[in-house]
Amino acid sequence: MLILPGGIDAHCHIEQESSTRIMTADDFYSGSVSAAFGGNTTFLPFAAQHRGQSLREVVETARDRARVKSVIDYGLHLIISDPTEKVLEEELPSLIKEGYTSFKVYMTYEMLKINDREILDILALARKNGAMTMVHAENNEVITWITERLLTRGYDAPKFHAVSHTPIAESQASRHAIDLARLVDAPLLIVHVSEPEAARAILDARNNGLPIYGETCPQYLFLTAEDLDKNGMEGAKYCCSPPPRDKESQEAIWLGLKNGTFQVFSSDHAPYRFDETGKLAAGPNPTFPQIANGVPGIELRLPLLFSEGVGKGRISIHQFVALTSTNAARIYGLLPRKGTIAIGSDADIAIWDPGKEVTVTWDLLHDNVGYTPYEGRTLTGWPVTVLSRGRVAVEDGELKVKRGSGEFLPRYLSAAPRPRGQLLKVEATH
Ligand code: DUC
Ligand code: ZN
Ligand code: ZN
Repeated sequence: MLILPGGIDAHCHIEQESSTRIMTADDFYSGSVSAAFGGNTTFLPFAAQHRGQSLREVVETARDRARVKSVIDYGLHLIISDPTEKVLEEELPSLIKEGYTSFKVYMTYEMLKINDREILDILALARKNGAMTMVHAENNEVITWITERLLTRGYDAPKFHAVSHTPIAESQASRHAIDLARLVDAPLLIVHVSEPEAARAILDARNNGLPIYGETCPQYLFLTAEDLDKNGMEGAKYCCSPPPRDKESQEAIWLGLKNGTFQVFSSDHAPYRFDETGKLAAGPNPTFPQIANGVPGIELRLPLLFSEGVGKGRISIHQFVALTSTNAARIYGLLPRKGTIAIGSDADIAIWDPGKEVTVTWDLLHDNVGYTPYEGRTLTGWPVTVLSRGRVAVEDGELKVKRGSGEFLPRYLSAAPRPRGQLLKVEATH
């Protein structure tokens, strides 16, 4: 057996309404149970502000939901879609002091995106107060321009989601976001990177000593745009943003996990059922822009990376632990309590059977989604026992902890100037 720090899923959407007000299939109970069975002891879902909402109220709602349901410890990132004066001058600074030290901003999605001035305001505020800005980097104008042209020609099937969310929209927006962060010397983490040019931009920025961080997710290693072209509406299950790309992109993302481009490997679990509550909310035959974006992955994130990364010799076990736990703890202000096995740290431990073979079927999982994009894959290596703060949380395929027994984790980051130019130069090679 391998005794590893419990996983930290640093990006997941749990009991969250999308911008089109579709509720995720997992609440804080099913989401946290599924996370625990997948070897995680901490997760960081979002408290999402929709326009017109008070950030404070959004946080209280998420806290109330999590408090009575989560079986593992949790922090909350914020999503900021309406950075009013009140948000910037009152709500955010006080929430940062209370331990909500990371927030995601969007450059796309009509109802979530904010403009450059607003992004700069948030980056500058994060720098001053000790917080991390995360960015969903895709160029909205490019995506909507392509989408309109596709729809007027009748190309509305799920596979065209991947065409409209072109890699160029992602790489252009990633470079642009890095420049905005450079301008105000603020740290920035680019989430769910799917393609080589955005990865290269992150690596270049890091090699130049900038505090730029990168995250990627299982869907960019194990799925491709061809999955969106499955029979009928089946492809809707794979519609997420950015979309899965191609084999070459998968290789570039693997390389980025190896060479230090990416610090964090998260699930971006965004669970929508394949019915009228989720993917088919707009009817049985939605056009691609009407399909709720997101794929599930909270329970399989670690087994997928362990089996195909560590097991196939692509990354070391040390890289696995750093990418799935320790780095997220460091970047998001959870270290040394979480992300490591050490005296004084919480006893958050996953015991892995590295030889255990599991053929994935959705029935084995504990989420509420009804399908998994990874159905039928045989994985080697499984987290068989999970301890959370010393309590046995999962053992012999059974949950041993109670609903609501997870604790809220306030997180604190230093606002002090960072040392510059001390990063090791890493060359991307193929
Ligand atoms: N894209 C996002 O930005 N968030 C949730 C899921 C997705 O596909
Ligand atoms: Zn996103
Ligand atoms: Zn997301």
